[in-house]
Amino acid sequence: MGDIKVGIIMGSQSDWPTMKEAADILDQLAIPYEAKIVSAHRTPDRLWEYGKTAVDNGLHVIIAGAGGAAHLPGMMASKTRVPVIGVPVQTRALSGVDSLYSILQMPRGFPVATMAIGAAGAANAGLMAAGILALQDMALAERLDTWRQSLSDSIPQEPSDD
Ligand code: RP5
Repeated sequence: MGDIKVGIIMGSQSDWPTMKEAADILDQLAIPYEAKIVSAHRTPDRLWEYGKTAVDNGLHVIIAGAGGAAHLPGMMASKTRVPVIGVPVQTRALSGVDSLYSILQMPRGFPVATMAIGAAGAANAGLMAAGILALQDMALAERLDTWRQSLSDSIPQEPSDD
């Protein structure tokens, strides 16, 4: 697996438009990652294998997104000590509140760092992963600081009608 320290996993192809927001952030910050479909319900053996090998494969952070009965992030956190950042994917039936509660309410001992519902949460998951990796990577820390500064700089002082 080489230099890949971030794994982005998601329960379904249908989660990719959301999870791509995390990938886009990692691309902007030149952080290599892998993206895989790993479903807690449809491919449980794949989930188990991914969790079992995560440390040996050199992963430092796993970003896990799922919708509805979103067990993927929690199950992954139960299988590996690699920190798991959970992204609740927005659903049609319950607007992602189902995903949020499924990911957030972990029992003591097996934490998932839960982000906001949907695209903003996925982007923030990428930034959270970057912040964790930047603790031990000064070049990345500088790229992240620059990214944050340019976001701040892009915010106008006053509102406009356009
Ligand atoms: C979950 O079920 C996935 O994470 C996805 O958000 C949701 C719906 O999946 P599809 O029916 O679109 O494949 O497992």
